[in-house]
Order: sequence, then C-alpha cells, then structure tokens
Amino acid sequence: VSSQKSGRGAFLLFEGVDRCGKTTQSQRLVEYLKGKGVAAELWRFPDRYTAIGRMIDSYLSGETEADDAAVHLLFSANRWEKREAMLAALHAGHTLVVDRYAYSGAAFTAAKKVPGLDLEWCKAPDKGLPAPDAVIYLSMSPEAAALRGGYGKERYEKEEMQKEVSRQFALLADDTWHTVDAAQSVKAVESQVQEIAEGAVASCSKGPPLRLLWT
Ligand code: FDM
Repeated sequence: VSSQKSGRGAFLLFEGVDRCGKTTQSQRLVEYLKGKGVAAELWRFPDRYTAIGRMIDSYLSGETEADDAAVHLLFSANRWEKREAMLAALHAGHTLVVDRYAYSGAAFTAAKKVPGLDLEWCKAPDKGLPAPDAVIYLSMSPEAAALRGGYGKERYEKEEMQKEVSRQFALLADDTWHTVDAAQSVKAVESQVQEIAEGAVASCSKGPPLRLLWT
C-alpha cells in the first residue's frame, strides 16, 4: 500500500476582514503549491453559482432584502451543499485553499447585533461541517484595510461593520488558527502563509481524520 493512498489533502482556510488580501494570497498559495507538485484547488464561499448562491449574491449586491436569520441560514446551506464535493476532493488527495467559510459566516451575522442572533446562534447551523486543518487569519485593522483603495459597494463593505466583524473574529480564534500580520508586504505575508500551508499539507499526507467543525 503506498503512503499516498492513506493520505488526504489539507483543508486550508483564509479568513479576515475585507481588503486584507485573502483573495490575492489564496490565489498565490494555490500557484505555489501546484509548483511544488501538490494537487491544490481554489474554493471560495459564498459560492455564488449555485441556486442558493444566486440568492446570496442578490442580497449582497442590495438587489433584494431579506431577513437576517434567513440570510444567515442561506450562507450556511451554501456550505452544506458543497460538503460532499469537499470531502470527495480531500479524500482524493486534493488540497483545498478556501477563501472564507463558516468563521466569516458567524462573524458577519454576529456583527449585525440582531437580538437573538448572538455568536452561539450563528455558529450552530455550521456545526458538523468539515473543519479546516489550518485557518490562516490575515489580521489587519479595518482602518488600514479601508486605506487600501477603499471598499466596494456590497452590503457589508463599511468601516463600522468591518470593525465589529474583526471583534467577532477574535472571539472565534481556536487551535487551528495562525494569525498573519497582513499589513506586511505581499511577499512577507506570502512566505509565512507558505510555511503554514506546507506544515499542514505534510501532516495531512499522513492521513489524520478530518475534524468536524465546532463539535
Ligand atoms: N459573508 C461571507 C457572510 O456574511 N457570511 C458568510 O457565511 C460568508 C462566507 O459575504 F462581506 C460575507 C462576507 C462578505 C460577503 O464575500 C462576500 P466575498 O469574499 O467578498 O465574496
């Protein structure tokens, strides 16, 4: 039996406030890993291309309004509908580099401060999803992020909201988190990210079971 068979891909997750560089870093990491011969795929949430994803997209763009709890559950359902494909890819040995996941889900809804929708409520629907092997949290103050060419036009792209989101993220940090200072140069961030990723890919190649999120 080859060691390849018992191994699996790593689930590497990027989280952080808007404009912290998640998208750039996740793309660069995939290219880097591929260059090292690692089968790596770039995923992102929300996945706006499913039926649920189109509803989310329309809500984020401001085209439609929706109840905060209902929208939260749509974001979660958008992850659950991808669960089987994620598991299949990981078990086939593919490393997934994911741009946002349930931590964004919980942090963004909790940041709205809707009575009843506290952080525990927000985490509940995502309990039991595949858990990341490593969360790479790109840390940056919302003020510094805002200076990076400003926010776009989507619903949550406002400094006050982003400040509260970063407070909620801090409450979600767990033993899978690696905090990287995103205010450094792209290259400096990139090399720290590579080190974290290589460590996780190496340990996942030994085939540890995937964990279930927040259980
Ligand atoms: N977002 C993202 C949520 O509110 N909940 C979630 O579960 C996820 C995954 O959607 F403002 C928010 C975060 C962001 C917006 O994200 C879209 P991208 O990365 O800009 O597409």
